[in-house]
Amino acid sequence: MTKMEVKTSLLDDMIGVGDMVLLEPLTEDSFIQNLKNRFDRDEIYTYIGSVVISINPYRSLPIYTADKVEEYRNRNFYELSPHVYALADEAYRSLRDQDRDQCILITGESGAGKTEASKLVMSYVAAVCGKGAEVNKVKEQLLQSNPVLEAFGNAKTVRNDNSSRFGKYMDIEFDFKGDPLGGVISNYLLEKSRVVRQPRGERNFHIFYQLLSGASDDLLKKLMLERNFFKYNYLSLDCAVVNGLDDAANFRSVRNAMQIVGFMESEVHSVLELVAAVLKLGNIEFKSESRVDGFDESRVKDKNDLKEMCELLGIDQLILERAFSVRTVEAKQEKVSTTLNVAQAYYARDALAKNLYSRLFSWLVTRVNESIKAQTKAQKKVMGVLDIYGFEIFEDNSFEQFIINYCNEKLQQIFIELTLREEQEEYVREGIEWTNIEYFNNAMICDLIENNKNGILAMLDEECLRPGNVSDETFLDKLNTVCAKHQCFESCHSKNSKFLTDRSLPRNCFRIQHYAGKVLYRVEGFVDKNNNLLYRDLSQAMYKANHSLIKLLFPEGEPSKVNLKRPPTVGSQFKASVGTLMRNLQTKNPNYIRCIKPNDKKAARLFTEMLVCHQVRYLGLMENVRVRRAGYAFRQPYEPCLERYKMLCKQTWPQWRGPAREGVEVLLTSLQIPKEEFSYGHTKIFIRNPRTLFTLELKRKQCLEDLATLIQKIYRGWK
Ligand code: AOV
Ligand code: MG
Repeated sequence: MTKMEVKTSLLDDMIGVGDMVLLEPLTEDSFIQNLKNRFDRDEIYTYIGSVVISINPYRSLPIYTADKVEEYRNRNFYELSPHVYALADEAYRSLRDQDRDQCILITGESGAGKTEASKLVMSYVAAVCGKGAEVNKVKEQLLQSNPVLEAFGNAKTVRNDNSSRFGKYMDIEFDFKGDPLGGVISNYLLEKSRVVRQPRGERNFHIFYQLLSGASDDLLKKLMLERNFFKYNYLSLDCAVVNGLDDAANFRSVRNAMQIVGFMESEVHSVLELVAAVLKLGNIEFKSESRVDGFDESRVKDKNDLKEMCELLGIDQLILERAFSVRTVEAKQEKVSTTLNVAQAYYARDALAKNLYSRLFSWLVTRVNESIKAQTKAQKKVMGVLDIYGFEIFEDNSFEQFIINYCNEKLQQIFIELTLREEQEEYVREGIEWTNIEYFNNAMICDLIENNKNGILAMLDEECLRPGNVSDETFLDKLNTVCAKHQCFESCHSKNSKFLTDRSLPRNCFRIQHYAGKVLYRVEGFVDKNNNLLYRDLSQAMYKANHSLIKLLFPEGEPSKVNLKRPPTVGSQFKASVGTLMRNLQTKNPNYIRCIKPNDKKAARLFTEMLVCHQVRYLGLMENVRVRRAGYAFRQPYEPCLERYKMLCKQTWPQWRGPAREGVEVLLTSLQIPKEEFSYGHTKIFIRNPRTLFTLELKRKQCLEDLATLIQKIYRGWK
């Protein structure tokens, strides 16, 4: 590569600046303008040092071809124009050659392109790592796990036609050569309320529509389904068909993917039976009937759907029917039966549907993991890819959004910790002169949510576990007293807060100032969703079913397991798993992809500056550039630095005898690179400008080429 080419890849005026660190002058306006200039020319990737900013183009660009993969393969990060492939390549090589476990952290709001980015990283790594029949099978299975989980865990929302409704973290495991061995997927809390109800303009999970559109007549008959969305209460009707989504074709891809991942035909059928059963369940309706003792009891109205559901799952119809009328509470050796009224019966039905589906989803993840797990106990190198549901603000935000946004808050925290705080701390540690840069730290918002004593999740648990009259309102009352002073919290009772100025809060709501914006949460359903209780009669009915899969999903229904201990709440489980995830991520070398959504219309070629500006602000991208710029773009311990460039100086080549630090000093002085470009830390050399690194790399490359030519000449001479 020549100097000219370096210029085109990162500095060319026509397509703006490839690395924001080089932007002159650096202001928020110039930052946004640079993104826009590049976006307008289909350059959707831009760097801030090693962080990749990715703007969703909302159309397919010809930048993911096999040729592109070849282009980026084994090249240095700054040699070519910015691309998510460069990040993937860097991470993979660092894992393979330097034995450093990696994680790819992809963040951004709903619809910004996280899931697509995660798939691009995976497919790039699959393309460049080892070959061979066995390795190819592993790769194929890892890649095909995506469409399977997306079919069951993604849905159309108003923000995104393929919105992830679960969080996913996948460890891809490699052997010492860098060949893939397998993987492990962890899933985080599926938004299961979607199974029974969808907001306007949104759909249920893809699989329902895929099944009804794509199944053969014969299969539908076996599942006792009709090819008509309108027949099913659980399917939203205003947007059953989505432009650009071919449900029937996707159904075929999903079945194919399931086969590749290793599902047996009988397993696929069992899964589809459960999906069909959920649809049937939604159609069961109830009426009220007066009993002789004067109480009203709920009865199933038209028994046909109930009958078919029971047939599908091998359930004794009478047992299930009774479970919709009567509830047994077991307490201290005693069994007490109470009747259910119609509302309670509907509640029980929906609770069953949600549990059935979300447990099916977890089972799918477990089953995929069985297939893709590495077949060896040998030591592995790991690349983790995190793709969660993005930050969401809807008109109506409930417990699900609260959980999703909490998860995003934690990820932002990790970003701050690792790129802003640690970066600055490293300068201090290395004894390099430094003036601190102010940045917004969201630790206090995380604390508001997760503090063990008085965080919102702890308050919610306390309400859920408290005997007596508990409701969403009593929960809100509690928040109002406990969190009233927190500056990121506001409810209609609180009069505090420096952030929140709008006092017109509706009743039964509280508002949080998240890092990404204010969100108003309605408390209705918080207590119930956190409890996630399923009447015992229902879990027992499921456990007794003559259906291998459904039995597995309701182990607590086994009669001998009268478990009086309450299962942990949804919130506390989520908090624990997010905590584990964060600790895991911190042990790995992080690589960041910060996704930005260019407009709210899912439209191509539209760049709404206001919207982008908001994201640039809350993602802390300006601070990110400032920290990078005030500091040094690159740093490296002395030994590897000397090793890489020692050929460029007579005194250090072929061997430098003495401390590596002095060797590096001799080397840089002999190359006549300006002094202000470097700082010598206690253990590392710090390089201010990426261009200096280019110069070094170019010289090294030239040197290697000269050497190769020389060897060839000598070789020819011999011949
Ligand atoms: P998300 O994962 O960030 O949202 P996705 O990755 O699902 O967002 O992207 C949303 C849609 O944008 C995709 O379905 C594509 O149509 C389009 N898109 C994204 N990235 C690209 C790209 N690089 N090239 C072409 N089209 C793209 V959410 O899961 O909702 O938080 O919960
Ligand atoms: Mg997604």
